[in-house]
Amino acid sequence: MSHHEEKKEKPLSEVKREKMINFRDMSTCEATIQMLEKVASDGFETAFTRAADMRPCPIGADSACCKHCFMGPCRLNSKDPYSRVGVCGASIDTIAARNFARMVASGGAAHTDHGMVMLDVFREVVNGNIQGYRIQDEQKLRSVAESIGIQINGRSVKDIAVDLYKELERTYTQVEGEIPFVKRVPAKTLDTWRKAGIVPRGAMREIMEIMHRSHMGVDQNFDNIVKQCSRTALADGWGGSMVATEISDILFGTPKPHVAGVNMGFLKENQVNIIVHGHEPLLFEAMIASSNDPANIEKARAAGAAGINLLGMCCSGAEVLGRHGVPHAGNFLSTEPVIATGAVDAMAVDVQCIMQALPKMAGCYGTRFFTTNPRARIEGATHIEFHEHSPGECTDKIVSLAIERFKNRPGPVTIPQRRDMGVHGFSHEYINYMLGGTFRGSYTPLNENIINGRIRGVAGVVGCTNPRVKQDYLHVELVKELIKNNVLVVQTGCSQIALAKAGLMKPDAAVLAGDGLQEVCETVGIPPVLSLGSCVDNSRILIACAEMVRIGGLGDSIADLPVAGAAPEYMSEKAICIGQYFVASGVYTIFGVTFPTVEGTQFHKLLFEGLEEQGFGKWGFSTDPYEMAHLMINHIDKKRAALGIMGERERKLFSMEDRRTAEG
Ligand code: NFS
Ligand code: SF4
Repeated sequence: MSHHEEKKEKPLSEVKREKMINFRDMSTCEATIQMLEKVASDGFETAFTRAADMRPCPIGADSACCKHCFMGPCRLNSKDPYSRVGVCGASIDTIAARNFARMVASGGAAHTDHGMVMLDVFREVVNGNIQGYRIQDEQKLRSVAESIGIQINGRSVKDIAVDLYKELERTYTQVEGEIPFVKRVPAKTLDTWRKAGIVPRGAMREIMEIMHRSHMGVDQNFDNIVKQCSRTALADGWGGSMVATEISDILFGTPKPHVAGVNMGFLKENQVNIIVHGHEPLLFEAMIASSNDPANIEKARAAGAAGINLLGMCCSGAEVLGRHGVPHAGNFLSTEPVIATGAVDAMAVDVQCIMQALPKMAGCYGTRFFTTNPRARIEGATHIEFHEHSPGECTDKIVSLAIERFKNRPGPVTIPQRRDMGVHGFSHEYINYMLGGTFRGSYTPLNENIINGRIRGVAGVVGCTNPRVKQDYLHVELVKELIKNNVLVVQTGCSQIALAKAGLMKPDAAVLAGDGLQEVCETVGIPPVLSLGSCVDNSRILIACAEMVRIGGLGDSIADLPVAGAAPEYMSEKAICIGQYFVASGVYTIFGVTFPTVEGTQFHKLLFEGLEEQGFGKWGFSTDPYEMAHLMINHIDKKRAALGIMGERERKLFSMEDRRTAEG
């Protein structure tokens, strides 16, 4: 451990500051604010203070620079973007499109590599080479297999499973032809993709090609680059991410709604607290087993603890919150602050969204910090490698080191007493069931309620938190405004944790919804905001969209649906890839914070207008949650009008809004 680094840490008092930071301006999460104040008074820094001390580079924010070769790096002028080109002659459109392509490649690679790991484990489980996991949801196995044309009648689980992994492997490795889950795409949407030549082959091939095309001197036509962005992103959404979700459900169970808790108050002073943070469910599932192992619990008791208390963070946490009801300590920006409680005996991470600052912060408060994945090692962390073939080995070791730390806790603990209960664990399957009932599981009631106007439309609000904007604030205000206007909200990732902390995942939050949505929520007994899981589980939203089209009455393609998406506080390249696959699938998708383009350039116009004209969705941008909500609502109304399902009252409101904004 890196206790010694404690002394090297530069105290805040030495950092030259114009004025002290008011953490209330940077977050609306009370537990996080309390811990940020503690960290500051202890003299340490966090992402919040580092963001305040370092302005984002304005040229980079506009994506107006290129470092793809060493004749550069080249900087264009974002105030006058066509006044200059790079040394090679690359225009602002080429430069921004290439940068964007690399973001899509990286984000898509993260999800597809995660999905491929899940498939590897599934194959080894099916072939009997891994004992630590097993197929827990045979019904899901059959329905996934059937959805891609695998015979299921009269066949054994093993035979179906063998065919399934062989078929799904094509999602990643196939050189030619369409990926398997394309079979789930509505015909008209797929037709649009085929005409544009963007139906994905294997993700490996698409990512390789996008890296090739964005190399110096290859693809220098922004329009053509954007096509490959869509193709690669679709290989994530309908490929890698969807495989990750479906295989996780098969191995660990499809989520069903249950009451579960979120926030730092779920840390327990008298127990050994272990946090798992990251993305792949394998480490977490093994940690659940280790922390429930009577032998380990006995060890904890012998050390004077009342038990072992396991919590999640970020997407790993969101996934097991939905699947098993394991409490969730907080979203991305709370990963540093939670350590300041002093109550975290161990934090174990795998891949993605793990700040390099964490081991240092852990050193400051005596928390044991463990990396476990060979892909993601961090200086200053203790590495205990996780092997799928013997999952318990790694997690048992971490548990015993956590117990040791509990015994020797270096100081008093401060746990913010905040606990927020809500309903988590909705899935496409459960939405089907809850709306239609056991015998006629169906989306028909959802479509009917959209057609009759009780529900105006559906919005996906997802994504990260980012210290450049006030943590949780945009997520919460945006979602409140949407449900007030009868838009049903579905959520994943760090965003849903923000809303869970704000109490919006309780069924009685329906009182905050407009009359129509409120009535539906009360009849069905659901909150107005549905928690679907991690970021790879955005694939559940794609499947829900496809199902809404299939049921009928709301158009022939995803682009016809009265739906919209948003990631108001995004920070990761994965979010860019997710945005692009939603746009390519037909969904209007709005991002906040900043958008890596120069407004008014041809590339910007293509993303924000042109793609919609070609039959796809389009991008939007706003930093104001109310404006963002109304851009989404106007879009939903535009789609309702096109479908001929605008009620009298709505029509009036719509034409007013229509006059007010160009968006219409
Ligand atoms: Ni999504 Fe998950 Fe959170 Fe953002 Fe990171 S944890 S994959 S990227 S920060 S929502
Ligand atoms: Fe400059 Fe062109 Fe090289 Fe980019 S590829 S760094 S624009 S010379």
